[in-house]
Amino acid sequence: MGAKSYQFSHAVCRIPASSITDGLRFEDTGTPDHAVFLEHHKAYVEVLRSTGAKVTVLDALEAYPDSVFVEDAALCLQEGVIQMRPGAPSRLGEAAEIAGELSAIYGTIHQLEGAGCIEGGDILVTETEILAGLSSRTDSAGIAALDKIVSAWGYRVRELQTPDGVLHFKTDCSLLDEETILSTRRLSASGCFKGYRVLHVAEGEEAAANSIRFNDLVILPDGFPKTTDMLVQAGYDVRLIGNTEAAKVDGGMSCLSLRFTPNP
Ligand code: CIR
Repeated sequence: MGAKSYQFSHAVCRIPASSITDGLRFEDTGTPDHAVFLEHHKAYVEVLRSTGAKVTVLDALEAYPDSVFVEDAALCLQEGVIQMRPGAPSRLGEAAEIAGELSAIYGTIHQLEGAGCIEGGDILVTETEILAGLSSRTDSAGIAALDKIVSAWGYRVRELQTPDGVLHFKTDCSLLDEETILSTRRLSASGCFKGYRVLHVAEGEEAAANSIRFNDLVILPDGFPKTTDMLVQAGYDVRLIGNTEAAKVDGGMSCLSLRFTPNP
């Protein structure tokens, strides 16, 4: 395996529950259409699989409307998996639900000490460090508890600020390769990516910032032509996935999977 921050042997996803219609959202832009979401999700899983990764698709959890957004429930690193503690009370149970699946893969799952909150959507793992954004879902105590576990594995954690009105840190950025971050201007303006090469999403296409590098592919939500062109011109192998329904509940490409290489 090459770069551990984007070369992965595994992914875990979860089928969207029909209760996604009750999913959390900042503002009401319409109710997600479950059938359309299922189609988008299927296409997403197929693209992950096309890279050769083993992709496990878990059953829908109707009791948890946002459970399709598995990324928030755990942080998967090569050295181990850590159960997150979501700051959204309605999402707390999801972390416990997925813990069983992940500990079966990893052999064990690490628990955060204390009472802090942290969601996977606020954590960007790069080749050299872990960036963790404070947000309405993630607090300093949660980041400190994460730091305690991963520092023993040699990771440096940097606490940053998610812009006001933005759900998660990674709502506004993604990793493209060892040295490159795709970001909105409102996030990178804080200087938090100093030392990285930063490519900006086009103005008005802020929602394209929640993308993923997965093996050789960059997976981008459909509907952002300027950002797509920019990434193709920059040499990335881009795949587009419909995201209209997830977007109605503030979800994007990163939220829909946990990506990892356990015990390489
Ligand atoms: C929530 O508000 O928690 C969900 N409706 C969306 C979660 C998106 N997850 C992510 O960005 N990692």
